[in-house]
Amino acid sequence: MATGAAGDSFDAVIVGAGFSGLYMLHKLRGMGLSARIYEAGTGVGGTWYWNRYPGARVDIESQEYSYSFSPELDDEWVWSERYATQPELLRYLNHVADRFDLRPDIQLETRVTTAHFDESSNRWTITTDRGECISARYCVMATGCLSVPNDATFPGMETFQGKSWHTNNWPRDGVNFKGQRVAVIGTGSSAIQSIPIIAAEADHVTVFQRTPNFSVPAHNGPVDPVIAADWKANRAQRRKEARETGFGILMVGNNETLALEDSPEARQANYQARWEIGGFALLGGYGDLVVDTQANDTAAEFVRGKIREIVKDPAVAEKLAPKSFPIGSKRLCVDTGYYDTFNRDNVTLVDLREEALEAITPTGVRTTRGSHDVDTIVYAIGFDAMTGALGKVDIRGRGGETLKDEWADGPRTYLGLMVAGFPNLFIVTGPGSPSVLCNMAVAIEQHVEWISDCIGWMGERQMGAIEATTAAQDAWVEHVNEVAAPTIFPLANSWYMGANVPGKPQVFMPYIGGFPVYRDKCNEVAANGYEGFTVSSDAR
Ligand code: N01
Repeated sequence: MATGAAGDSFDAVIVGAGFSGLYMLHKLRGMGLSARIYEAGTGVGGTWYWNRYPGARVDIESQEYSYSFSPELDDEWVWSERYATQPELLRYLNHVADRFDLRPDIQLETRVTTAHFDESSNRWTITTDRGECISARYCVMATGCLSVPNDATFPGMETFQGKSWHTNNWPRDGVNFKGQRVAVIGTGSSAIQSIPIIAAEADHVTVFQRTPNFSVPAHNGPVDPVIAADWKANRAQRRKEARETGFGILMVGNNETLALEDSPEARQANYQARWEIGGFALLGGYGDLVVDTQANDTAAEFVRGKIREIVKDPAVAEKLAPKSFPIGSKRLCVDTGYYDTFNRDNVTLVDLREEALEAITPTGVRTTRGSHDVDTIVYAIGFDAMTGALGKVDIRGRGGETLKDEWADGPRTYLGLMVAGFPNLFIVTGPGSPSVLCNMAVAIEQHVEWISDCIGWMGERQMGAIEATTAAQDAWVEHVNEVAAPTIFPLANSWYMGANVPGKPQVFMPYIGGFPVYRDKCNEVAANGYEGFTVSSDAR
């Protein structure tokens, strides 16, 4: 592992050693530039380093949720499960770090605390929690979309005498739930993946649900040998096909037919076939599910029907069946045995819409209807998504303006890549880009390649600074909002909207126009000499 010295100077500093940061480092070094990653964790892996809760695994098939930039890497890595587990993903990212000899330029256990732009030199001054001060021409925030825990608090949290854990900051040695009475607060993807496993081990699990979520079966298992062989033979083609889909995911299997044009029987058969495939295939069922609430309700009702079929107690099934938002407007969860877990004798569902959570007490959780005594509390309450990690660093651009102030009413970017007033600062999968609405591996590679091309272009011309214009940024933000407005996405209190974090401005953050449209726009901007950006020569 690298260790920095005060006064280090690089072409680029990269913040974060997850999927984005590792590839960014590889690309920049390949261009002959000096670059260093600063990473808070004790190892590489980002999301897959921190999220070690029981059952953590990816919700996109493994062969698609991986880097495509190196055919050799693709050929030598063999995924064992259809949806890779967190340990396997972490092994993969460690393998990438070793294979491309990235570690000498990665400094672990170091949190970047400030990044200030110096207009006189067109460089960023970056400081860390180790007291280092580093200078870099470019600063690349590869800090992830879901990396900062939602720090919502509950009255009395600090008085609890048992153990408590956040799913997104799980102990490295795991947690032994044997003999424990466990409370799980939250019913998002993290909870839905972990609850079946915790319930199989603990004495009793009480699930505190504020909003029920739609979940579909993963049907996980070993990678299908037919799919593995097909990908081995046609990998480049399959990757290309995936990049031509709206979500950058081939397995969704988009059907452009409109839901209401099919008969109810044909719709049921279509949804059933997709339920049997599992994962996000259900959302590809019809072309209008994300734009027509009536069409959407046919898919939502199908899943509610499944919940009623699986869960034996009709009252519990009704509590688990989401009715307050369209399916897909919150990230669809992909589970293994989630609904069936509520048929176990040792699992209780508490509906926080019927009995509000009043406080955490020394012995458990108190709601308006009574107390639930537990030994352990698992907080599965999600993330300060998309902007959280950027807000944790004191980022100051031109004139000392802070990014926090610039974004006080919600994030504003040009293409989700750069921010007006913050020259030479790049964000990988920032708000305003497809990011979390896309296969993250696809979105990350496209961003890293666009950023490195841009840096290369600047270098060839010996330019000192590139910066989004306010006009281009305003037009892009307007476009992002225009595209989102007629869809189902603004209809949910989701983390896409910032609605899960108390006090966060509610703005739909990702770009829903589809990956191919977005990529073409980015390519066009570059081909037109970085249209919408101002480029200046070095001020020194
Ligand atoms: O977080 P979430 P997550 N009182 O925000 C509840 C990715 N991911 O960590 O819906 C009571 O979805 C909150 O309730 P509500 C994936 O993109 C992927 O589970 O706000 N409850 C909700 O039920 C995912 O979407 C995988 O009413 C409170 C839950 O906590 C994203 O990460 C696995 C509360 C939070 O759910 C986030 O998932 C895991 C409060 N004060 C994560 N505050 C894969 O499968 C919040 N809640 C790859």
